[in-house]
Amino acid sequence: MSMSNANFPMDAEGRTYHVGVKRGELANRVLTVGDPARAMVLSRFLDGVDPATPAKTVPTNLFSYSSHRGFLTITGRYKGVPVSIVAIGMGVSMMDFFVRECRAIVDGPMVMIRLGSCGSLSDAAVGDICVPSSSYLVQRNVDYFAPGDAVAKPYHLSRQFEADPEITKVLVKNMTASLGEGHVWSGVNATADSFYSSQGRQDNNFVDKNEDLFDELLAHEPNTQTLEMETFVLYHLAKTSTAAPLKHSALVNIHNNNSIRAGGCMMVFAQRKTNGFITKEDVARIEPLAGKAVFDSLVEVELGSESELHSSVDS
Ligand code: R1P
Ligand code: URA
Repeated sequence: MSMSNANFPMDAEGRTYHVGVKRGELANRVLTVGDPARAMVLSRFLDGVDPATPAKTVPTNLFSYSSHRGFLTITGRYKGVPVSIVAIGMGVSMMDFFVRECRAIVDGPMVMIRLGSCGSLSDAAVGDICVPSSSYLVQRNVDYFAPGDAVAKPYHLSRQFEADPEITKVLVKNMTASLGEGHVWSGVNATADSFYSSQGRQDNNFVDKNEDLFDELLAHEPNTQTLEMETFVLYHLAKTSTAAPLKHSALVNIHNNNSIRAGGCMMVFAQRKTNGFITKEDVARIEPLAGKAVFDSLVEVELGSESELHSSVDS
């Protein structure tokens, strides 16, 4: 595969370097997940898919592309509206590749919603769904562990970035319709740069200094409910996305003029207060219920028109 343009590499066909998508292959409305198997399960909801399609395969009537870096893109329609599903793997870098490379090859406004899994720090139980209205980042402060005088704290907790409020509202409504009252929670998410140290897991093989991390998270934001590994980057990049790529210098307030609207929801796989973990059977039951609610939300929210975005930049 040969690439050109070291600043934003693309191959001769116009495929991006990591996600591997090119113009025309991705819808403006995207559901993103971590696990490719989850993407395949959810692709069963797309129009025209044969219900007898074997598990862990992509329905043959849908467009799909598996990149050499592990991203899986599936594009079709839901209730007649073009949508894509992109499985990205895990971690903040993968979310960064996904948002930037998908934004680069799609024209006009985009809506991106993540359906992930998480640990719960609140009373949200295994199998419940959380729809965080904002997220902050938890980063291991490597300087703290360096030789010499200790600096500040072992973990850095960022300020919060918000999800699109309309998407959050629509997600809560559709998740409640799908899963039932009492199983859908609102709150704040913390995205961590490790499944282990910066999520407060104890590991005697390493010095992690994270025994008090949960207390610190709750002091930072009393409404902290979930811990996972990507959502902050999605919310942050949506809020810093620009409406008119060629006119950066004209932007006055990036937070009022974004080309990406983002939302997120997550299934509780780990209950960190009681130490419970979800069963395979419960994942198989909840994933489709949550997935359908995300598709319903993805097609319900307004995309907004490109001309609206551009005119607000120009004025
Ligand atoms: C860790 O097990 C992974 O699960 C969560 C975390 O964010 C991390 O990616 O989400 P996904 O189930 O979407 O991968
Ligand atoms: N994903 C995470 O990142 N953390 C958990 O505890 C469970 C799922």
